[in-house]
Amino acid sequence: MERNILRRYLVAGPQDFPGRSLAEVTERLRLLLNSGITTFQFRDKGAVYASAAERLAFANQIRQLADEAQVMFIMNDDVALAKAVNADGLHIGQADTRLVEARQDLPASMLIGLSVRNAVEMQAAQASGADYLGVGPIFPTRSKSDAAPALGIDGLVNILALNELPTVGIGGIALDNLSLLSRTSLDGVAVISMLTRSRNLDKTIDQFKRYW
Ligand code: TZP
Ligand code: MG
Repeated sequence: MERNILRRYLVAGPQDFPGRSLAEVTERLRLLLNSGITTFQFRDKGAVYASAAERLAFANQIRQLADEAQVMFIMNDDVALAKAVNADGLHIGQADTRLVEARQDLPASMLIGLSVRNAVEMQAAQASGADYLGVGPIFPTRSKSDAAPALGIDGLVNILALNELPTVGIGGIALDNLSLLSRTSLDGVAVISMLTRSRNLDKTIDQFKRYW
């Protein structure tokens, strides 16, 4: 895959906009998708939908918005939903649907991203068949309640030495560490709160583009 497309990677779903209706989340995501990001991962920790049909309709709508914004669309975890909305890729965690099974189930063109939390997982990921990796959390995060311990910048650099695959870093990435991370071998950085909680999106994106 083209590594550059991972540069500015937004991860988000309804849970990242607490207190907002689905219609409000759609509008916010429309703005974010058109802000200058290069990849979007729809990470849906759900429970906000009245039915499976409503969830599918919402996912389809966001997929469409990503298309219009010419942003790569990755579905978190859900193989069936990734297929249903014709996502560009699927992102799975170590505990999720096994990669080999997902690969068999998905069209050949669909990318698979895999989360990696430590050196052992990084080593194993090299021959896993994943197209790209997400490594983290790098710094402490408030956006994932069951996140593994933060690697820190030294931990990240050590792990990246074992890696040859396209890779994004994730976890606690904020305006004040973009520059530091730009000096690692990461291909991109994945953020939730830096963008979903930004109070000045134009300014945040300007800074983001400055380093990534
Ligand atoms: N996986 C590892 S850390 C994380 C995920 C989904 C959350 C990242 O959120 P934030 O707000 O960018 O720290
Ligand atoms: Mg998962």
